[in-house]
Amino acid sequence: RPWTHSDSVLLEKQQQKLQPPSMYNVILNNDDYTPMEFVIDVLQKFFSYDIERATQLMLTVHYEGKAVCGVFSADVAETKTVQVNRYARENEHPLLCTLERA
Ligand code: NFA
Repeated sequence: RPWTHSDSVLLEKQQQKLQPPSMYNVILNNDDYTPMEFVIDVLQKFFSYDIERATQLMLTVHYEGKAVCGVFSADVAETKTVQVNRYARENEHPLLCTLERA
């Protein structure tokens, strides 16, 4: 059978399905008010860092202004961002978690 336009549309769809999901950096941003201990707590609670790595990463955010806390698929990255910002607001801290395409 001759090759048709409809065949190439189907082939394109198949190839799209095989693409890996786009990944997102989840970023913690520095501020002047959130306690260091709270940021360490967040990194342990939502990103599973041990206390030593959580402390190092918190200090990177503190001194550099921001840092990537993890790289996740879109849905996981979005969920973590919402959960961290909700947890910070519940505890009345201005800590801000943001997303960017990796
Ligand atoms: N800069 C904050 C302070 O000095 C600590 C902090 C670190 C806040 C990382 C937000 C992110 N208390």
